[in-house]
Amino acid sequence: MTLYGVPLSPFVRKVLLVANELGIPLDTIEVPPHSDDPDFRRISAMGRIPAFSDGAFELVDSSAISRYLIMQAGSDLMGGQNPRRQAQIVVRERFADDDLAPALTDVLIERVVKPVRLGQTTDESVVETALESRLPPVWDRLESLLADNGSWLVDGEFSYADFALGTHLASAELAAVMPDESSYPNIVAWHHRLQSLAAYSAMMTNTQECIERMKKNLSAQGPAA
Ligand SMILES: N[C@@H](CCC(=O)N[C@@H](CS)C(=O)NCC(=O)O)C(=O)O
Repeated sequence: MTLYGVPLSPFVRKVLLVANELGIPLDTIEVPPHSDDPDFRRISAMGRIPAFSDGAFELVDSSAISRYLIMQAGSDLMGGQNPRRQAQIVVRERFADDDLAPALTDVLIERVVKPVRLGQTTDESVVETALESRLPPVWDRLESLLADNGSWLVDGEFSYADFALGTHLASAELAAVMPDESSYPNIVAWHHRLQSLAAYSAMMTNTQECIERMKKNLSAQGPAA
């Protein structure tokens, strides 16, 4: 099975988390969004990452790819046969991708993508605005979800929902904008639980290695024009 994309993307990291958890080895082809790699563009017509293939079966979208891997493995990470649990996992993933991801986009671009991939300087005023206005409402929502559910996001039991949101928390970790413990104790405790998972730490190692390769490529190219 092959995964196309770079782990700077939270959506690529989501698939890595699932594959790591299930022990599924993936060949990874590191392409940025809109790469003109022909195999990637055949799968991802709009140029979005991640893209994925399992032989002749090709897919885009992190949710679809994750579902495919989980069902193929016969895992109940997606809620198994429990309709309520499955539905709650869908709702958590919608919150992750529709609310949490957009609130973190600016900080991820400013603090990670610009310096690491584009060789550009971070605009801290953009980060400041996100910290003041965009992030508090989503941190508030996540904090209350965890307060209501316990250790993990659906009824206190670990599921795919923890990866679907955890991949975006990893963006906050990479951009050094983690919520503070005095205001958000449940988020910080959940983050520590995620960090103790082998699947999460392998994903972060993979991401840091990719960041180091990108930095080396940039310095080999010399200063940005
Ligand atoms: N719903 C998609 C979103 C994927 C996505 O937006 N990926 C970004 C990178 S983080 C991308 O490729 N952006 C380029 C674009 O939207 O044109 C998924 O879950 O895979």
